Amino acid sequence: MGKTIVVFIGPAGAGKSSLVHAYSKWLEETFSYRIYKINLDPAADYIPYTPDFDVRSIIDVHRIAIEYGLGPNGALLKSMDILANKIDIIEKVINSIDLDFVLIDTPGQMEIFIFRDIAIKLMDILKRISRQLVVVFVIDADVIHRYEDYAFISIMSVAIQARLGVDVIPIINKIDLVPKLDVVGDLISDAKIVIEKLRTLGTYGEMMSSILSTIWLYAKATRVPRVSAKMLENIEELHRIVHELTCVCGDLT
Ligand SMILES: Nc1nc2c(ncn2[C@@H]2O[C@H](COP(=O)(O)OP(=O)(O)O)[C@@H](O)[C@H]2O)c(=O)[nH]1
Ligand SMILES: [Mg+2]
Repeated sequence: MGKTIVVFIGPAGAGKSSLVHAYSKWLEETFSYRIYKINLDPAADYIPYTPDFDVRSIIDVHRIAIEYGLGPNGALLKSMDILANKIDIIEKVINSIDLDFVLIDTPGQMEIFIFRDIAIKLMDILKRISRQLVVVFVIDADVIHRYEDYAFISIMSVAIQARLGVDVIPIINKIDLVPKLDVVGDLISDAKIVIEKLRTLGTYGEMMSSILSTIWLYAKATRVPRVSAKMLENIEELHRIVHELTCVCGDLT
């Protein structure tokens, strides 16, 4: 087996770093896999795992703020652009890893990653290094309450896929805080319900339901795992989809 690369993307606080920690722990304990963990968040104050490569060793966001006279957001954007120009360092590191999994944690604010060159440059490198590559789009369970919210994450997830050219698995984290989530978890069986519900919501609802019908027609993995990084709940469901998307071996429904 070559190395499987999993990149965690998502809004600030959704639980990317916690999931890198939870997934790596679960993979080590369940399969004795050897994991390499990469932190690409230059502004991280606390990381729940011990990174094997830490971007903070090559980028000092506080020094950049002073050097360029920038505020916190400007310094983060500058950091990402500097990192994009130092991407060969990351390439060398990942190329030299001879382990089962590489988990990559991205900056807290997803926009400073996904809207910059760094995301495209990194994905190009990762695609060259391994065909076993997948992106996990992490969403906080507390923002998913309605059918429209479900439509929103499906559309966002496809938009990320379109920009990066890599399969994206949307997952709902912090399920321990929202025990009764009034949306579906298996879109193959429940797609019809969501689409019909959306259709009753007027013009925008109709538009969303047609977009979703098309998205789900082409989607490779339609399950949306609900996990808790904190309680290590349902991590196996996340892994099942990562495995199916990266091993070219099975049923994706
Ligand atoms: N209750 C609960 N809290 C979580 C979970 N995952 C992450 N958190 C908390 O959410 C906050 C943000 O998590 P973090 O992993 O740093 O988010 P990131 O910005 O996406 O990397 C931290 O206080 C975590 O302890 C979870 O599954 N359940
Ligand atoms: Mg983080």
